[in-house]
Amino acid sequence: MKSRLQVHFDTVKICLFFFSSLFLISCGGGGGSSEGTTTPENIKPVAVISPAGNQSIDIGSIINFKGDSSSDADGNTPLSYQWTFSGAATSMQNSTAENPGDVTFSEAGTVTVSLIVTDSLGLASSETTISVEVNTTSNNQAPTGSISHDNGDGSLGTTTDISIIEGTEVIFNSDIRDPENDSISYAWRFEGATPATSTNEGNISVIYATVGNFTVSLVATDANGNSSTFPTTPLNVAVTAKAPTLPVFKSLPLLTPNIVNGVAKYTLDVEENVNVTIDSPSGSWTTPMMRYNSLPLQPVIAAKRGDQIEVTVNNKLTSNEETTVHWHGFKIPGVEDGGPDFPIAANTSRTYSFTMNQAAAPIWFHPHAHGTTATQVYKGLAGAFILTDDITESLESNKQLPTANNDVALLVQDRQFADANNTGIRNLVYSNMGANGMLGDVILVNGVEMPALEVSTSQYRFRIFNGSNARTYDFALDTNENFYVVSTDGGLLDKPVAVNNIMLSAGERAEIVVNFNNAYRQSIKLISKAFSAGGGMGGGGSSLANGDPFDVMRFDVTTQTTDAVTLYESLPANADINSRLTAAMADTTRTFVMSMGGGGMQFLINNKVFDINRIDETVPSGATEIWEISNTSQIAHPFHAHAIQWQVLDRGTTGGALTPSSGVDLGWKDTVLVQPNETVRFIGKFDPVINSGKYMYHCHILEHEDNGMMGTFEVLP
Ligand SMILES: [Cu+2]
Repeated sequence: MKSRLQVHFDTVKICLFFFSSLFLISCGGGGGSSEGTTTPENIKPVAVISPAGNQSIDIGSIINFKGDSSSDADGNTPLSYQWTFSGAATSMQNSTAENPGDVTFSEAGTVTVSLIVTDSLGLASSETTISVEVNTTSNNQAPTGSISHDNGDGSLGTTTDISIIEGTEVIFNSDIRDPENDSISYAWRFEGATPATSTNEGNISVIYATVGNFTVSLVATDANGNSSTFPTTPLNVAVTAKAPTLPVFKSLPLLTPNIVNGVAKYTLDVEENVNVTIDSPSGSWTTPMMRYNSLPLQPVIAAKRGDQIEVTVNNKLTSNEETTVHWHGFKIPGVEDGGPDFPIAANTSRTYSFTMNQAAAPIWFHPHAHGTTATQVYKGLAGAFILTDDITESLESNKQLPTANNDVALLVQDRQFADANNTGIRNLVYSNMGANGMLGDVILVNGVEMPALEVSTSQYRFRIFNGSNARTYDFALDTNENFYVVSTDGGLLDKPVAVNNIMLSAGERAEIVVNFNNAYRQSIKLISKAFSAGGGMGGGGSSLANGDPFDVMRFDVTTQTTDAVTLYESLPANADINSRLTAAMADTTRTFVMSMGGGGMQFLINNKVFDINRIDETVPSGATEIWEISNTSQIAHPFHAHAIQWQVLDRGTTGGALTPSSGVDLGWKDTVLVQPNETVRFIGKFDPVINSGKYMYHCHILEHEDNGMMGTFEVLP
């Protein structure tokens, strides 16, 4: 009703306005008369509503309304105002104030706000209206966004499931917003973690101390009670058990030479009853052992190709045993080779003197006196000899081979210990009663049973020395992931070979490169896989037979680093290994047949037991020879020849076609495992300058060697 009245009233005013305008126009256009000061000022005011325009608000909202006292163009003030609020209920129905002020909209629906302004002359404005939509349910949009987490490995995940070990801290964050900009409350639920809940928006540190599979969820609720759950499908957290604490890995001690006139001089005191601490996962104990220089571990000698070496060996064994130091894998004269033909009696000394003239290699040294080699090595006499050359140094400095802290020697030996007694001493147990040689049930890596080595997310070069008396290992990672073999016994392979296992028999070595780049916070084990050892002639009294599987050590990837190493792809052409010997180059082929008799306790090469007074083979100086080794026994034998490094030509079933070498078999070898009924041919060139005198070839199962599976060859001048 009211609006109809106003419409009518407006109509009248519009007529007046028209009339006034016409009057002004006619007056203004009426010749010389000036603009009359008596002309009625009759411009209607304009109704101005603030806020302007239609509004959409939540129920209960307040709007502050204002008018405009300057809305009359010809200034006929004071103005009078007529506000009306019609429709849905409000706190005000009408007002005559210029600024009615706060109006509360307490009912859903539409409210029409209108204003008419009248000036002092009684001229009224047109009616201005706005509508206000009052909504009960306009704010029904739930928060949106995502959550993220950082479990310390740099993997910021939103929907990525979390896989961690127990004890890991995870930082949770959220990025949530409300479409209507309402305030948000947070309700996190960290199942299986501490704290289990949080009302914080983010940067929440949560510790997962319990093994299991859990979920994470965040319910974000806005001020109007609208909520969302993040992520939509719950985030899973798999917490696995922390690897058990293991004894700390020990590095082999590096001997420091005394350099005299360019000669690196070393002294090795051969001692026994040295109390050695053996760490194991079940505790530590003391074992009296033989040691060089009373060191807690077997030492390392480092040298470079071309170096002159002098090693004085003092036999201080109180048991009156002879000893020698054999330089296993070295190309040196027979008289310096440390074979059983030059024993060092107790309380006497011998100085070995030689110049290194061969490719960089993981070579080693150990006693080789006849009849006591096995027990002296077993009791703890051995050492690693790390030979470098220009090629390896160049590869290392060009970051094509891991070096420094990422270059680790692993001397792997199995031992058997007597039960603990009250004194904390566990003596070594040795028995030479089985056909397989001495097999221990405790696997030591650098003198520690199952050590853990902390590594970084980078590539490591492990120089593995099988210094065991009799055991063969089939080394692999428990992840079954590939690694590279870069070196065999006598030097680097021309090309790294990717494998997921490498078998090393007693006396053999290999350098492998393992990449931990993707294993941050993981623990990876070096294991020995199960394999068929043949035979069936009984073990050496050990509960761990040759071929049984076991763990060797563990790598704990505890630090993140940027790995700068890109492994070399091939060696320079001048590398020794790239001078490949072919069968056509051979001056002669010698055959060696390893066999066993006497119920498995007789060990023969070419049907002979070792005789120190017999020369079995005579090699002309500088000859290139193929040695063809066969094994007619029921167990595998590692055949080792002194004097030089060899290249395997081919291998296969004895009497059948032989397969040319490939892969790891292309490397320099001084010890080759020959399986039952297998024939292996290797070829070598004796150095006309260096090689002369008597050398040994033998099975490197030391019990077999001591029991006669050995022969002497003499390189004639
Ligand atoms: Cu053997």
